[in-house]
Amino acid sequence: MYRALILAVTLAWAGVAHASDLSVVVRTRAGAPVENAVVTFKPAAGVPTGPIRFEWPMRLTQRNITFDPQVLIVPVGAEVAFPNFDSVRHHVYSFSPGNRFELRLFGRDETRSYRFTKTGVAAVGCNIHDRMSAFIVVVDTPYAMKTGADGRATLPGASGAGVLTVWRQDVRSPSNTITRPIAETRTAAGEVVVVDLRAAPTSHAH
Ligand SMILES: [Cu+2]
Repeated sequence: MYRALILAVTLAWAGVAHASDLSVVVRTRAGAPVENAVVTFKPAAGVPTGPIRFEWPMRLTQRNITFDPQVLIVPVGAEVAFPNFDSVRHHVYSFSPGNRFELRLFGRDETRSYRFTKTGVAAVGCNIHDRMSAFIVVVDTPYAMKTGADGRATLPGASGAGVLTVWRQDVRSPSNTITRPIAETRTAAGEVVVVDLRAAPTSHAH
């Protein structure tokens, strides 16, 4: 009896990455997983001091008249490269308050860069190609991750109580953001955040 209980607890534990990780699932009211949502966490005790580094490159590539990735998380102060691998020229810009920038026409195998000094979301477009669209999310916490195809994001080391934020460009709420307090105690299944999207999530057409 006691052994069975220990086994059950062990199995439950194995399903949760680590006690100090924060696992979040973002889904629609209908239960569909929401991909490419940006999940961030700010501990009540404050974010750790020191530079914020993410494991992905600070880069928004243009290839096949498409930005890659579609959503890029960067720490405030990061310099982001915009390499162009297309044979046509692009003219990349954002009109988002706090993160306005413009990279005038640049061609194949050229790159430009821009330093993002304000937190917030920069909606990025191309003056030449209307259908090119991407989002750069500038954050001031090391606990930030995009959700995968299963709607899940795991934030390593995000422990303690704090505030969870979920952003996606089509979330129906002020600033397309949902904010929720998180208690010290983590649930084994992780936090579930239900969002209303302006349109049903679709696979990204390229
Ligand atoms: Cu373009």
